[in-house]
Amino acid sequence: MPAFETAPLSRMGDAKISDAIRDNGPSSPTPERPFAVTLDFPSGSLTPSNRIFVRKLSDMARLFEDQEAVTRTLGSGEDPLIYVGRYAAVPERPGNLAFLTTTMAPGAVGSEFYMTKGHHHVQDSGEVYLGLSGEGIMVMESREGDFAYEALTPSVAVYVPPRWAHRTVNTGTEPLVFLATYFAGAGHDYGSIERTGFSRRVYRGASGPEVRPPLPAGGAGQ
Ligand code: M6P
Ligand code: ZN
Repeated sequence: MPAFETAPLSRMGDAKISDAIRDNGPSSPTPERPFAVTLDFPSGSLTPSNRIFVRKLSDMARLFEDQEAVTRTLGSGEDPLIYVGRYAAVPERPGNLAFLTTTMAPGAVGSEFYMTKGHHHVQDSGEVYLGLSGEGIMVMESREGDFAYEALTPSVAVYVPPRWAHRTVNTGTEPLVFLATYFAGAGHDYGSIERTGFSRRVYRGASGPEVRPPLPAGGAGQ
C-alpha cells in the first residue's frame, strides 16, 4: 500500500500521522509553516526578512582586476556599497529552498562593472535567478572550464546547473535587482573563485558591455 494513501492514515489518529510525516525527513527543531513575503522590485526590499548582508568594496577588494583603482578608491576614504542581500526566513537545512533578493548598485572599478563575489556551491546543486529590475549579466563557469553568460533583466529567469560557479554583474545605470533560490544546504564556496577567478570579466566598453578575458597588462581595466 503506498505510504501516501490517505484513507488508512486518517484512521491512525493525529499522533501517528505526525510521526509518519517526521519519518520522511530530518527532524525540525521548530515547526515550519507556509509563509509569504512581499517584494518591492525596484529596491529589492523583501518583507519580512530575517537576514540582511552588505558587501562593500573593501569586502571584495581582491576580486576586481584593476587593483590600482581599488587602492585609489579605498585610499581616498571611500568604501562604496556594492550590493545588499535580503533573505526570507527559511532555515538553512537540506530539503528547504533558500531564497533572497540581491540589490546591486550601478558602477565600475576601473572599467570593470560592479559584480557579486561569485561562488560555487559546496554541495553541487542548481540555482534559479529571476531578474526584477535593472540590467545585468550572469557569468557562469563549470568546474570543467566551460564558460557561459546570460543577460539578467526583468522577467528573465536564468538557470545555473550544479557544478557551475556563478557571478552577477550590473551593466546598467540603475540598481540591478534579482531574486535567487537554491537548495538551502548548498553552502557557498568562495575560495576557488578567489584563487582562480572566472576566465572572463565584464567591462564597460565603448559601445556597451564586453564579456571577455582580461587583456594583457596595460590593456583593459587600466
Ligand atoms: C544570489 C545568491 C546568493 C548569493 C548572492 C550574492 O542572491 O546566489 O546565494 O549570496 O547572489 O552572491 P555572492 O554570494 O557570490 O556574493
Ligand atoms: Zn549560488
